[in-house]
Amino acid sequence: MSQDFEPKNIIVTGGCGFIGSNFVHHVVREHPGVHVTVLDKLTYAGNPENIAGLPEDRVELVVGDICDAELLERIVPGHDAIVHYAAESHNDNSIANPEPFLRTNVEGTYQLLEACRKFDVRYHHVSTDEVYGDLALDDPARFTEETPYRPSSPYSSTKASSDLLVRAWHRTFGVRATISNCSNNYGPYQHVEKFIPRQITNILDGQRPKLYGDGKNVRDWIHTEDHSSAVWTILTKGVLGETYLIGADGERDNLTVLRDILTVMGKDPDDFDWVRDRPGHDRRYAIDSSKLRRELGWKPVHTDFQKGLEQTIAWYTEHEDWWRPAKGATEAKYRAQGQ
Ligand code: NAD
Ligand code: TDX
Repeated sequence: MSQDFEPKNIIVTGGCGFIGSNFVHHVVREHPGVHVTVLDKLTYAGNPENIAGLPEDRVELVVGDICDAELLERIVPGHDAIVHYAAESHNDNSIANPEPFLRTNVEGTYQLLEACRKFDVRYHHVSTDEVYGDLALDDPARFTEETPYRPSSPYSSTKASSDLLVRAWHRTFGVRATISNCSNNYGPYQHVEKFIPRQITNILDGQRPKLYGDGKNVRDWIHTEDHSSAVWTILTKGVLGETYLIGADGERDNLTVLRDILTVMGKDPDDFDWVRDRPGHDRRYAIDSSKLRRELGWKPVHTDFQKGLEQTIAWYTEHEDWWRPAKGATEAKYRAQGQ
């Protein structure tokens, strides 16, 4: 049965990261009666600047670890819901060192579920389409909620593990939970380690963009603002125990996206380097989001990818002070990996 849930006081884990901070901005702008407690460890990927300037009576930052059960005992009571974004989120990092992915993505989810069970708090779990593995380039199929789990990387296998914990805690303990699996996000505040910001900031920095493998890998791009509206819809209208796939029909191969970036930025579309491929590199992701659209009435608004890409390029061009501090170390790590 569909829930009409009206949260007033929510915890957003990972609210200083890319997608979590965009969700916090979305909630502050679109849902004036809601107070947000951001719980964030401020790892290399978390930046308090991402939520700076939001009204103090609407947003509070608690710096801490989702694995810290005592901290959760202190802060979870009094909240109506936890929206769980915090994660180690980068595939290449998970290949270099899987350990933090096990801890944050699996143990962290376990601790949050235990806190929700203890204090009877609604839980929404933000996950990824990567739990379904990949599709062949010539396969007409897309992922649905029924696609079997087949993760490829240490990152996606820990996200898949955390999804399974959520399903079990809902069924066995009655935790009021929903899960969403979204495709690749783009937009402002994305860390420079990720594909689109890395290429934009390389060009701004006078370096050549770097393309893995043969560049034919396909990702299904969605603007992060559409991801936020989808998560809010599922939190407030979703059926407990259900999984919803979030996507905006944005399939594009990496070579095409890179050439678009180069062209918008006034460069020759072939002015980039081919670099070593990612081990186990998933070929294609594609989301069928018709369940979410049909059952909960959600639809994406930012469907003009070219326009969204141009706005994203403009954002990075205007916010060098935001990305510059992370750029040197990120590229040094890639250079050491031959990427
Ligand atoms: P991100 O790496 O930009 O941000 C992660 C945030 O979590 C950071 O602020 C970091 O400080 C925080 N964090 C990490 N470990 C923590 C811990 N132990 N305790 C508390 N905070 C911690 O990630 P993102 O790209 O914004 O992804 C957010 C979520 O969305 C993740 O769960 C990811 O799996 C999921 N997702 C991402 C995408 C994408 O395209 N980026 C797509 C689908 C789903
Ligand atoms: O420099 C690069 N060159 C390149 O060709 C980088 C950083 C990436 N790539 C390729 C690899 C992928 O095919 O671009 C594609 C996108 O790479 P990422 O930005 O690393 O994203 P991906 O691995 O697809 O995963 C992302 O989407 C799903 C997020 O990082 C995950 O958190 C999310 O779950």
